[in-house]
Amino acid sequence: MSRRPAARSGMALILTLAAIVLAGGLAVYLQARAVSRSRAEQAELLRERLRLAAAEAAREALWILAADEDLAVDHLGEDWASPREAVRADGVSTWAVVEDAGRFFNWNNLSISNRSSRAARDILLDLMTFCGDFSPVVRVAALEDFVDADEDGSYEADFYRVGDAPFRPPNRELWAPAELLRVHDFSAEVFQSRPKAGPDDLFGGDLAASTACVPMPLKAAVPVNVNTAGRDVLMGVTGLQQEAAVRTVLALRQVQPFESLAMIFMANPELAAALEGTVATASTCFRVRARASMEGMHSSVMAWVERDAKKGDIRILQWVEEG
Ligand SMILES: [Ca+2]
Ligand SMILES: [Ca+2]
Repeated sequence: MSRRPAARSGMALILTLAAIVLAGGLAVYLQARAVSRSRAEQAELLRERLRLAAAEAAREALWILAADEDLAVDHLGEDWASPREAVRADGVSTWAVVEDAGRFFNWNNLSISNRSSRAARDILLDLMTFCGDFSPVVRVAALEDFVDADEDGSYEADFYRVGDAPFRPPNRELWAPAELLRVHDFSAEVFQSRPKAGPDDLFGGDLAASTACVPMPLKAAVPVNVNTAGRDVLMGVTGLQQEAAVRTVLALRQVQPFESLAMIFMANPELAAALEGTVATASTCFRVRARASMEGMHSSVMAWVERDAKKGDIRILQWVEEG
């Protein structure tokens, strides 16, 4: 309700106009501030929505993994192994993929001394050589000392006590691949993929794509899954002389996944003997990666889980979100 003034002098009118202009300016200023604040709020809301959508996509992928009916065999033809893409009703796009740990060589396998026919050290030496690293001996020895519990070795605490940033190696399993860069003689260069010279290039393996840090304390090495591991990993596991055998494994599993190591034994007894203790036909650790995006923003999540070998229950080992 406005009150009409009884009389208004010219001066009063000018003052009023000035006040209106001022007030108008203030209103525009306040409005502009409110808009920018609500834009920031909207961005914040979208960020939160994407964070939840990525987590939801990861959770859905894990549901499918938990629903796997055959826990004795894990192969790439199973439901959980297919990447999933979706556009939700609210316009958010999601993507998720589950990969089993057995697809990779686990760096942390070097933390335990195993009794299998091929030591983790030897597998890694061959894998690194196969990936074009022709002097991996020092790196592998340094990593072994870095992650093994004991203090006996050339690259233990004393080795890192010198220099500008002395530190103590953890003597435990690594929690993330970034920790590898603290190991003597490791650098980002080690993980750069090299262009393959051709399909028969024996040393054109991709180390970054062939390895993973499974973040859990180990009692035994995480085995490589003969049904899911790629050629590079299988070459490392079998040794560089076994190229023909690796080809056979890859060809056989195309026809039918290996249900037991006995099947490999029938196909190639020598190879089966060499693989004993280092390979499996199923996996118990898995990595899920999920991503949600909308309007140029995205949010992602990476998680490691352990699946109970008998019941299929899933336990989260590590959950890492990125905005
Ligand atoms: Ca399965
Ligand atoms: Ca050690």
